[in-house]
Amino acid sequence: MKNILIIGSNGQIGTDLLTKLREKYSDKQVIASDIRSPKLPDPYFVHLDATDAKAVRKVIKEYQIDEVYLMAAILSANAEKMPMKSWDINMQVLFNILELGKEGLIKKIFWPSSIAVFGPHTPRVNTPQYTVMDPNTVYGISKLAGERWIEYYKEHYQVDVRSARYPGIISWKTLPGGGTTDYAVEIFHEAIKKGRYTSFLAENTRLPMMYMPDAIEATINIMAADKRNLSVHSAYNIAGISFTPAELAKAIQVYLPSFEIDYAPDFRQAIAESWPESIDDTMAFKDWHWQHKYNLDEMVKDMLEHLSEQYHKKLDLAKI
Ligand code: AKB
Repeated sequence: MKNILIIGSNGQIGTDLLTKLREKYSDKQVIASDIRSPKLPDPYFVHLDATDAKAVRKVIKEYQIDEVYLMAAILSANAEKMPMKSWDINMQVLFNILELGKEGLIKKIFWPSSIAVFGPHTPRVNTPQYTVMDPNTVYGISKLAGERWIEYYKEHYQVDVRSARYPGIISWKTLPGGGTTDYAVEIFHEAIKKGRYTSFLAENTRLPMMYMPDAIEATINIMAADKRNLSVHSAYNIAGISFTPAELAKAIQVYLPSFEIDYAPDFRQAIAESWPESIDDTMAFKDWHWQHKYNLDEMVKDMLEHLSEQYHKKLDLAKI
């Protein structure tokens, strides 16, 4: 029997990860933690500021934690508004956990990296696992530094840290918090509430994305993989679906024909243009059999079904 701690359990990915891990194990084996309180009372929730090394150590010891999923971070768009603070937070939370791993207090760690580790000189189409990496955002720089540090802790202190480079993640339960790919979630909420959306990215900006069930599966599978098969010691490329705002709008119009979109690119456009359009994830496939399941249409239909229920709007999606 093992005990798991999720740090950042109220965030976009943390919310879905918590549900899935509690299905797989039990409620009391999966401790939720966040700096914000949960929406619903949870007897296995602890309030935790992950930048506070003492507080993190206390929770790890008190609940006899074996595995940590470190999901707390300041994302790309928000990080640009407060560079030093974001760098400090993103690096501090990682070091707090790595140090506990080094001491042998934690057996296994998941820490997500991101497509933000790539930059303007990275090949943008089918971006390889190993390539030029020159991120020009605070978030991307912190993720690339984090990748280097996890590899260092593995090599020098035998800490078992696993990581994947998440693309933009699309989900309906919890909103994302301040990323460049957030438009691909906002668009669904606005489509259902108002029937129209103004995209902060230009119509032909193609980015790698993934539907939440695939992202959760990748996360759980990489943690379950046999360590001896993991040849990438930084973070694995993982791919889902790549599309532009215009293509996503078209896919939504299949179900909501009157939906309208226009474009008003802001500072996030430059960030998006420095990132890949699509990702080569053959290493993840080879080492731990990773393969995404959802295509664009399946993702759009599922999102609209769940959100129309959430907003109590009747959409006759099946008829189309
Ligand atoms: C962001 O847009 O900052 C994130 C990411 C790609 O890591 N969704």
